[in-house]
Amino acid sequence: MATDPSRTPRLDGATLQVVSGPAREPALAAFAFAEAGGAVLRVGLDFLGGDLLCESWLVDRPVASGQADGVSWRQAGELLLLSWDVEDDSTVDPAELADRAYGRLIAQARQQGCPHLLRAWNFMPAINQGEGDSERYRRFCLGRARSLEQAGIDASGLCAGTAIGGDDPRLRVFILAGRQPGINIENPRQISAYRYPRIYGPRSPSFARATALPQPGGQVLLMISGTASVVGHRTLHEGDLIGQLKEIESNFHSLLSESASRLGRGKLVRFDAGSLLRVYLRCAEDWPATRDFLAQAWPKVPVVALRGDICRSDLLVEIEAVCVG
Ligand code: 3EB
Repeated sequence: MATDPSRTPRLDGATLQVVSGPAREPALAAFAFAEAGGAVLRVGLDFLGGDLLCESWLVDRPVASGQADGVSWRQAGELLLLSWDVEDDSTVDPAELADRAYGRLIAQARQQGCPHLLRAWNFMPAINQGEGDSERYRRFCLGRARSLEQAGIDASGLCAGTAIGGDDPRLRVFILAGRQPGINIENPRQISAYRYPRIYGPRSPSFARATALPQPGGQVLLMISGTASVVGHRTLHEGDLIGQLKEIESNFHSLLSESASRLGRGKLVRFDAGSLLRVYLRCAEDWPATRDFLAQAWPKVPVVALRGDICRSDLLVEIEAVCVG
């Protein structure tokens, strides 16, 4: 849905700032990747390296928090961060788990006056287990799509997303939601994931390539989905780490220039020292080569690398990003 940011004033809009560094208050969320400590969120993936040890989503006002029916929430003004964390020994159908998780999360978001999805992260075990349409990721996509459909959320109501597999036996879903909708941006080099053809599963992945959040001061926070070596709808450079990284770089350039022009924010065309990168690598031993590539491509940008399975078994690496412009 094309929305002019200048025409979507956020009445009680908390400023949201995503920074590298130890959890500070007031924070809507603090994802700790390496060390323990404090009230932090965990993604359940092993830390491989990088200088982004903790990613804090800071707000400029007090944060209320609570729990309801398995959902933990933190709210500041018109922004809400929801977490769902449940045991998943990978014997239960992920379609059922996803349906249940999203049903509860959406209900909670609505109940707290923040019905619009702005960013979603999904972490689950054994994501590539199962053949064809029985693959756990495809089952997850089915349940997620059904739940969203049930809630009346169509393509325009999706948000930037990440879905990654790990070794930790839990399904963890984190959702940032708001009272006002974000602005979704698609990548001209890629078919929208929610329009992927049937060959990738019974229901397409429910996410937007990026979601922009206009800030009260006029800046825009751009949250970029997990991005992989996918052009059109196809995986490119199977088995070739550097090939996949170069394709991700091209996908970022394309998405950033699209975002800059759609939002009228020229500064968004490239990552800078205020950006953050999260890298998910299927093989821990690919980290040194990945680190060297990133140091060349984006020398100033803080990065964390985590050991995670990408949702297509032919992908070795996926990178998500946050930037401001
Ligand atoms: C892709 O481009 C890679 O299912 O929520 C990236 C980000 C991917 C989010 C999701 C999947 C998801 O299709 C996979």
